[in-house]
Amino acid sequence: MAAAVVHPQFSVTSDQNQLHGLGMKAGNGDPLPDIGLLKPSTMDLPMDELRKRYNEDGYLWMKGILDKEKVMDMREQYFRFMTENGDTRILAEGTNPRNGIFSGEDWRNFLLPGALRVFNGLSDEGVFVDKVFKAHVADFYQKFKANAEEPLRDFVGELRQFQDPMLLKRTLLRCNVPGGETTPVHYDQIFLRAGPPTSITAWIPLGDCPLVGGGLMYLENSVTIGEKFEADFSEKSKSLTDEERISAFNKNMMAGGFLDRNAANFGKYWGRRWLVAHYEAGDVVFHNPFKIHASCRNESPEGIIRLSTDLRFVDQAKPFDERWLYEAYQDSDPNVASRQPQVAGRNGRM
Ligand SMILES: O=C(O)CCC(=O)C(=O)O
Ligand SMILES: [Fe+2]
Repeated sequence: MAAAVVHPQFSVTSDQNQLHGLGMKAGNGDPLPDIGLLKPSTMDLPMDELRKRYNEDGYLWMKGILDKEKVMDMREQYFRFMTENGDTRILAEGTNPRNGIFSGEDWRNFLLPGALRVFNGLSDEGVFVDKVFKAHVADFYQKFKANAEEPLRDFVGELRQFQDPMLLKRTLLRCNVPGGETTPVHYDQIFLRAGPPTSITAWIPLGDCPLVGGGLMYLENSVTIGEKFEADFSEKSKSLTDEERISAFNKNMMAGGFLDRNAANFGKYWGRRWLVAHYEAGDVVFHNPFKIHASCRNESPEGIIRLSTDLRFVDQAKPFDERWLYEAYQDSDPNVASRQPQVAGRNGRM
């Protein structure tokens, strides 16, 4: 079984790689009964082996692919930005921004702009939302991306055998404060369906993220489930206009383009476990555009905020979804859920 780092209070039965009694919760707060561990991979493995794992599992959790200190510097700069010159009040007063300790204010104030705010009846307004918009184009984030881009682009280019790998300009920064609702169940192709399903996502925890820290989790053996959903959605969307068909928010989709806000129910329905991991700064998880994933609830006993960014790569020698060539959340970004009339109209449907 995977030699993952597990908090000592948790029990692991080695025969099945099955964890019980974790008290882990889905993004909506429901308990997650059966959990498995992600399989870690390291840079010293041959590319053929890494490719085999990616193709079989639909994900590749690479340990230590980025410089840990640079990742931690990014974390620190983000929390400084959220606190200085207009305090969002996300950090506990007097704490070190590098640690990212939550103030304990109402978690609703710190929901990301877009679908999660819509579900919770909030508009995309206020100091926090404003700072989130600005963080996406701030110098410190652009510099972090510029540094991470080359090694990650070379890696995915080789992994996916792309002719001309390219980082899509639209990238997302996400913080999950303890106790707050987190990313619902989805696969990424829903949001990238103006192109073929050939993109690859790099999910990057910006700081250490233990099992209960609100990290990303993957439904085991779920690429075929994602493919099935997409085939069903395409079938239902045949009569829509081209523009509606490629939208994650068309009338055949659930609110926000997601599959379910309750990952526990979703896993039970499909008879699959959610796979979790203790991530460390420097790790990157790559995933297939049909791989089903969601975030678990952040239950950090120390109040540590989960911060992450997701970068997506395509082969620019082939067709890809050009709606991702715009900076996230800026006026030119055509992908923000809360700006779609269909989403606002179906608030609370799922
Ligand atoms: O970080 C999250 O909560 C969601 C990330 C995600 O869905 C992705 O990277 O594709
Ligand atoms: Fe995703």
